[in-house]
Amino acid sequence: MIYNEEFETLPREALRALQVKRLQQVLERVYHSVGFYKKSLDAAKIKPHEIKSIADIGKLPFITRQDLRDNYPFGLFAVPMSNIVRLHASSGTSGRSTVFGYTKRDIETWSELMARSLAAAGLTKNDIIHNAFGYGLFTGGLGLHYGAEKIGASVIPMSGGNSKRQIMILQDFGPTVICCTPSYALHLAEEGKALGVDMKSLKLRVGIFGAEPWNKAMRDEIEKTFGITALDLFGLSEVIGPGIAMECLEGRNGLHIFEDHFIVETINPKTGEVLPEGEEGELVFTTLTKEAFPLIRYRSGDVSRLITEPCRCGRTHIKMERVLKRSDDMLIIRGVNIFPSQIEAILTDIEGLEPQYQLIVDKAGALDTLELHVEVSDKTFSDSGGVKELQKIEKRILKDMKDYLGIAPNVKLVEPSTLKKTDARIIDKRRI
Ligand code: DLL
Repeated sequence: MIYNEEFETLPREALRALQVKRLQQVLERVYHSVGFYKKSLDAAKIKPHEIKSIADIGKLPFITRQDLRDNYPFGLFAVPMSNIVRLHASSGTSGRSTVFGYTKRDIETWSELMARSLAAAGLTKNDIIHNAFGYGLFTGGLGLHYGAEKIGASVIPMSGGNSKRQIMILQDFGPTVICCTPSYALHLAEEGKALGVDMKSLKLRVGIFGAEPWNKAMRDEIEKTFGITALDLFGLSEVIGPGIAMECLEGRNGLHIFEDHFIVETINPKTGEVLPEGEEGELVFTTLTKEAFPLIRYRSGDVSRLITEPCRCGRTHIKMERVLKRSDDMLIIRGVNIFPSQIEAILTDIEGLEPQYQLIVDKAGALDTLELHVEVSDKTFSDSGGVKELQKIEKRILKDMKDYLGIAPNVKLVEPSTLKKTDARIIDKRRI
């Protein structure tokens, strides 16, 4: 089902023309309202009016996560705060998060994109949607929520956690759709099994999953365990949140990118060179219609391939393959984005530690587990008040990780010189 027939099936030539027009408008706007863009375009010796075609976009400089960090918190907003109606945030590359603002119209745009995504999964106002994406600063919960309301479905704003209660509501309220991270779906299935609940006996028929990488094997397992059709939803908070791209029921081989609102490019992450459509590379997004937080050539760090073959659903928008890789060292642990540099920032603030650490990511059942090995300094080790002092340091690490990053690793202090400089700092044993 196509939510916005006019725009989602626009012939490609007309779509390109619309993109160019919108690109020129957004460039003019950011050049005059956001100091960062004026500076970066001036430095690249480009004026907005010189961008006359989609190919010209390659002349524009990229914007990176580091730029977002340098302009923390509101330096990249293109409208005054009085026009902002919502703020979301996600983890930045070190201690501070990155903040995103939305105007009223941005919320409407985002709701429409989510409505399109839900319609692509075949949802209508007759569906009851169990939304187990987290509500709060994370864009998953509210993003899905507004889209669900827009199509007129009944939404259960469940948020994450509290699995036993989730299962009770799945049984009692009879939702027809579940939305969450794929690993949380599998975790719910494990909990259900322990409680003697057959997930296939629920009324669920469709699942919409995203916010972390998942592969075909996970999809097969979810579909088999729940007896549902599982579809992939993609997005990142910087660009808008969920609703940048969505798999359609008819195609199921790649996710349509809503190209009337975004331009997507793939680049070689090492050289920045734009790759021909169809080659694997880092996805770069430009927002065409966002008011509060427009992004021009944002390097997402996500690696994928664009699929240009027409889809039998009738949408003319290009597709991307599911995202399985990153071009940087970002990890997604239980749906939370983590950069090793954030962990480093936390550890360097704690006295008595060496900067050496190792992060071991694995799975216990469906859920991610995290072990953090940190070296104590010679001094701490030799003259600390014994085990008590070491326990205190361990507790502090755990508390800071929880407070700043929202994750609770299993912390282990190790003796000085145990971890070699050459040891990998991250060991990801999850197989995705
Ligand atoms: O994860 C937004 C979202 C919410 C998407 C709900 C889908 C559903 P962030 O927290 O900013 O936003 O994390 C964005 O998560 O750059 C990808 O690396 C990863 N990611 C998101 N969706 C998928 C997906 C939300 N379907 C980062 N497959 C992105 C693989 C995904 N990775």
